[in-house]
Amino acid sequence: MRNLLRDAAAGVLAAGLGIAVAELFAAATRPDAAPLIAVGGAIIDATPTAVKEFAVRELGSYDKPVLLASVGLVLALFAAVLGILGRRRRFLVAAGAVVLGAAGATAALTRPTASAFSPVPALLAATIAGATLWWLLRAADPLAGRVGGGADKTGNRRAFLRGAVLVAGAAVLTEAGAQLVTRTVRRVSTKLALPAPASPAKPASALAITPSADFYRVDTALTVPRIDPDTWELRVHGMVGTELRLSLDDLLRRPLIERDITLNCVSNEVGGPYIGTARWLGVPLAPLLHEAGLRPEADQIVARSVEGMTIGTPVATALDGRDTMLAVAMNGEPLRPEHGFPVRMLTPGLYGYAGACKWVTELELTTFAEFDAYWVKRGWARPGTVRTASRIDKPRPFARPAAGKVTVAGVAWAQRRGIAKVEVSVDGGAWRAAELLPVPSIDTWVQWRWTWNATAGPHSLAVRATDGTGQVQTEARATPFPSGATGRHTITVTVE
Ligand SMILES: Nc1nc2c(c(=O)[nH]1)N[C@H]1C(S)=C(S)[C@@H](COP(=O)(O)O)O[C@H]1N2
Ligand SMILES: [Mo]
Repeated sequence: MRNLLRDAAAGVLAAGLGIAVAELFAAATRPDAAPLIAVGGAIIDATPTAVKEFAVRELGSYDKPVLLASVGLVLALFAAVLGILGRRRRFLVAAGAVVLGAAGATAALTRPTASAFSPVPALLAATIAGATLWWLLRAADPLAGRVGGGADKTGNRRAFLRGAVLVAGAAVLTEAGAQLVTRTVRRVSTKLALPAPASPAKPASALAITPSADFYRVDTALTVPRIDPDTWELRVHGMVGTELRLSLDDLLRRPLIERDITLNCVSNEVGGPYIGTARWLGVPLAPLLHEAGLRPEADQIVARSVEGMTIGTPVATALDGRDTMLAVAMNGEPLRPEHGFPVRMLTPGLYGYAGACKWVTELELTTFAEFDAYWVKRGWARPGTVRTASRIDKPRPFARPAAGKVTVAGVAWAQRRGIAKVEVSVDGGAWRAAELLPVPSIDTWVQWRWTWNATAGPHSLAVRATDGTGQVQTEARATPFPSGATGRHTITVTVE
């Protein structure tokens, strides 16, 4: 039993050192080629939509750490078994290392941003882990106890312990080095001199702006891309007369628009948190497309990002007069790295997966018949038009307000159509119109409030919105997949 634990520990330590070395190497060269990140990314891309839905719903922003920890755990188990089996059959150590190296290298090569270099960190990890395990098992071997000096059992235990401490120490130091390199060498400046907008946002209304620090984040990126704004370039190509290549300076020299726009995720459940409103500054897309001489056959803009995401947006939504833009700032500061620094797309009226590519570097003009973007390949609807919806934020579900006047409040949204009416119903009774606070445009959410004369006891509160075209938000429940959740947000409270 003690030997089994020792051999398992040898496997885990060896794998840990291999991974740490690969991480240091990747941090100094290409962070997305680190084996755990590459395998995690490959898993995200291969995960069935239903599972991804579940992960986003149940784990929220913990989905990525949980995924990486799971990959690490599977690797540790594999390495432990390899340590146990490899003690008697040393060739299994080499075989296991080859399998792990091949798996990591394949995952890295199948990433959309792969280069010939991508397999290197995984192969390095496998080689080092294999050699280390071999060495540790040999140190523990009573017949070959040369490392510790004595051939007796105690001597070998001591030799093994010494080796194990050495490997663990090296792994910890290397991993610390990798973290240090990530935090220092790879840090790029997100400072930008933001020009004043040629077309400023309407003066501040009562609109609730979401602070950038609280703005929801949804993406498939396991490491937030760090882009050097000085070398960033946008290519506009495909079905155009002249291909454009623009630096960040080129973009910032163009007339900028500043707009308050609500962005939300198709994966948001009824009443869910994946929605926010920010003041965006950016370059309107339409003039750029005309300058490139877009051809009339082109009906889709495929935005590509540095980490290989593709987001397909109808050309029509860039040309129909709405404020579709390449955003460079959010709430008065350059985009934060997690929200797409230095440049992201923004299309009012479309869910994020259909119009809001972060870390964008390429706009390809093509057709919907020609190409399916990332989420469309996975069954999500085109074109990704935002559904009319409303949410109760106050009181909180299961709150216990005092009887008397209780303020019921929340937000409602139907970007591009606007909100005409919001109504509240208590215990399934008559719908009562809520007060709507003023908004600058039809592209933002609307705050609403209603004063309730609450009587003691348990009550349910439901909300429904009517959009600017007169359509009442549907009561029918639908899951976020494939085209956005529907149904009424209903909460229960107990008035005391
Ligand atoms: N490059 C890239 N852009 C992306 C995504 C992504 O995974 N990668 N996710 C999209 C989705 S699904 C949404 S809802 C929005 C979220 O933007 P935010 O994280 O800034 O709120 O970004 C969109 N843009
Ligand atoms: Mo999304």
